[in-house]
Amino acid sequence: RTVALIGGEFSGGQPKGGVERAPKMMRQAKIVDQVKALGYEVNDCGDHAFPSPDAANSSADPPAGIVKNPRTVGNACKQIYDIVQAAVKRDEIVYTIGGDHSLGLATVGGHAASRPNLCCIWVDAHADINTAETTGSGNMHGMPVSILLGLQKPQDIPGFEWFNPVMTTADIVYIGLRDLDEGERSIIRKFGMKAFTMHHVDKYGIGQVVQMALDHVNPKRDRPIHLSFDVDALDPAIAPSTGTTVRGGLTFREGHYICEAVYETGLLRGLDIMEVNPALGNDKEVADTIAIGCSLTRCALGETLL
Ligand code: DIR
Ligand code: MN
Ligand code: MN
Ligand code: MN
Repeated sequence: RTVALIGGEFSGGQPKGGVERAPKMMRQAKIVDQVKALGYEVNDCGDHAFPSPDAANSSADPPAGIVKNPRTVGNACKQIYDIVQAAVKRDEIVYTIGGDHSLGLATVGGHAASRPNLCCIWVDAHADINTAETTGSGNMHGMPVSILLGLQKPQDIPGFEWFNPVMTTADIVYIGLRDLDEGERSIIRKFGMKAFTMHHVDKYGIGQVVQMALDHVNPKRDRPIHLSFDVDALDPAIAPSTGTTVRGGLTFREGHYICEAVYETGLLRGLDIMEVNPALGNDKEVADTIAIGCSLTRCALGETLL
């Protein structure tokens, strides 16, 4: 099989610089060779940089309500969306290294646009399902899921008019949540969305949680899967270099187990490793977080299973 590698050098969905450098750092850590060593062809689609919102004239992209950099984020998402969609049409496994998680709209959305019946597992400390109404921060990395599912109308956010939602609240499942805004909670409840928080991971164990997650979005194990992994789902003790750490996260093994179990289904067709920020933390913390981005990737592609 062929893996299409896409670097999303983008930080405009949140305020902390540095997250745009993760694709290059993962390459320096030899992620391409690691994927090849697992027997995949790599179609390297390159790293894609975007004008940083601070550098751009802010009058060119004024906030929409309190939503920050909407056109900048929308433009980056459109470009990545097209690249992802083209890779999916070639039937490649789309593997995106972020960049902040606002690009999840582009990776999952671009994938779903050309892969009928796609489902998504969103691994994150956060639900990223704020709308323009509910967001408290105005940071778009907290909003991709709501636009992806059409809960936030794309036409109502400047820069997102091009986006066409094709997935529904039943096509996505969360694992790892522990930091939700009040508005996000009510959206999840209102639509009866399936969400496994850290409480569920404690209660049932990660094995049961992944099985229940798959039973929900993929009961017959016949739907292609997109795994969108925000490294802040992991405990900050093991993945400290990320912009919005929350204590009490997934252990090293729990994070890798999710990737292995998805690989084991034989249905993984898209993978995102998002929010690694090499500008945060000391050298060891940065190296550990980059290394975990690489090892999660390898597990999702089959390294650790017999
Ligand atoms: C918060 C934090 N819910 C927000 N979200 C984060 O800004 O909307 N997402 N950190 O990754
Ligand atoms: Mn996220
Ligand atoms: Mn995030
Ligand atoms: Mn997060």
